[in-house]
Amino acid sequence: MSGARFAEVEANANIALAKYWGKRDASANVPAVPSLSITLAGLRTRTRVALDPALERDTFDLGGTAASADALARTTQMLDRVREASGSPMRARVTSTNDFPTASGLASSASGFAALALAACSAYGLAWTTEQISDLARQSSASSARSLFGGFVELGSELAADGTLAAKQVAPPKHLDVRVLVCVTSEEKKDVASTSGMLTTAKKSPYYAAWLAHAPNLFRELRGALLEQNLEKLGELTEASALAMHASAIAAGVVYFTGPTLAAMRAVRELRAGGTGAWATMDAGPHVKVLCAASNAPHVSSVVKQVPGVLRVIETSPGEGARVVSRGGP
Ligand code: 2P0
Repeated sequence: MSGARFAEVEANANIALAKYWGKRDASANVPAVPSLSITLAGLRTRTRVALDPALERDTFDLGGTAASADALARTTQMLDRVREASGSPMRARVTSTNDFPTASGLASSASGFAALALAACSAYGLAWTTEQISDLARQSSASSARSLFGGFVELGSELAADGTLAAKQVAPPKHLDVRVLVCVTSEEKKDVASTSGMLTTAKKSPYYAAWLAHAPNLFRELRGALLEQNLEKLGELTEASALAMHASAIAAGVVYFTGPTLAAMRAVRELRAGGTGAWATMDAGPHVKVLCAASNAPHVSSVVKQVPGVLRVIETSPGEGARVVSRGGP
């Protein structure tokens, strides 16, 4: 291992256009379906990992307060993998801040674990490729594997022959001049964490098999529309993927939508009926993310801001992958 003892990194969140929902293998955290996302400038996690020989166990401070026992356990699990690969037993002090509400379905685990994976590899002196770091992140949170890369990013649903699964970039940020308007409908922590929502869907939903059969087709078509730079088709498939995912979850009693979610979805449909291209996507939380052309963003934003229950709108655009901001010795 080289001499680095601390590293500070930034990682952007990502929003899936073709959703990941369900696990092929829960213990290895392998998704049941392929997914495709946009890494977004505007929703950022900044994480510092500092090795400390005086520590007996890792510490994790999230947004200025000690993280929950569960979050600390997931952090230590990733750090243990890095310690094993680097040969250093040293414990670490992890501090992290999000510039958006944590654990509310705004993809904080995506940017959080991407940032942690890169910061840990850098602090422990591992000269890993971005693919290797993406595979490390994926084992903790599959969506985070995508945030290592910028622009439009895919994650498959099969381990490679060597037992790894990393995300890869499909197209750079400038490939399509789009915006994603994040309509924040709650600043609260979400009710059902995505991992447990997925497991309940797999166990109880009569439509889970239909989702598994349909999602790979949506992914393939959506990937094709992206490569063709066909925003209309990309938008339609994005909304279709979110609706199919939520339909399968709702049938198992896993409901992330609230009144404001439905009201914002309706406003987006009305925009389309009025001739403005805008498409909604929702994740494991009540917020609505609206995809539109950059040129339409001011109009779309002014409309969704008027929806009762939409607290604020964060305008995001395709952004860069995770990057090291600083690193150094003791
Ligand atoms: C996605 N989501 O593709 C989907 C759509 C939420 C809805 O990936 O269990 O926190 O840790 O691998 O990465 C959120 O799931 O789940 C997610 P785990 P993760 O973005």
